[in-house]
Amino acid sequence: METPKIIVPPLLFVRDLLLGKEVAKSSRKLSDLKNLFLDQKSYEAMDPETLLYEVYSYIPVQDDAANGALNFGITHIYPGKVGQEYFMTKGHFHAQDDRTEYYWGIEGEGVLILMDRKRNIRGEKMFPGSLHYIPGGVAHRVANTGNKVLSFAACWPSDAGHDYEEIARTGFSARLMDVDGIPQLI
Ligand code: S6P
Ligand code: ZN
Repeated sequence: METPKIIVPPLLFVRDLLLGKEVAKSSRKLSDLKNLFLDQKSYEAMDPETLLYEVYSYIPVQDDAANGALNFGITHIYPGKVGQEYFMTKGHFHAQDDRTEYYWGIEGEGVLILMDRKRNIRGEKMFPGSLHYIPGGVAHRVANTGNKVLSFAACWPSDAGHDYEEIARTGFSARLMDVDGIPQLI
């Protein structure tokens, strides 16, 4: 038998950074969220190249059907608004409807918007240390309500899949808007 080794893991999670050779990065610009914000006039007046958010993810098993595997990711949402609506993620249901997910806040402040299949909607405040369980069949979107970057981590089953279509078609049943300086779901 070989001498057992102790290694430095290939993945580091330091403050709001996910580091490692196998970490993939994706970005979403304003142009990627066409028709998702309410105020079309304000949307058109903004630079379509405006960066809304970045996702750093670690997908250990590259197989969408990988039963039992877990993915991990960190999302950074930049501060800003389109009209009175806060910068937010696209939001999605999981393609496999019963798949769940954890989100937790690392830096900054925001709101996790949760909507079930009957379109009942609610929000959970996100802040450093907030922990959020997202049940199956519940669409999830995060909005940054602060004036600095909102960073949160996520852990989800590798076979969950993402259904963005439904949200693109029917949207969430409420939007997170700045109403006289107070974030409200309306
Ligand atoms: C994946 C997980 C997150 C989001 C990310 C961006 O299941 O929920 O990593 O992908 O926060 O949000 P969205 O809605 O654009 O995928
Ligand atoms: Zn998800």
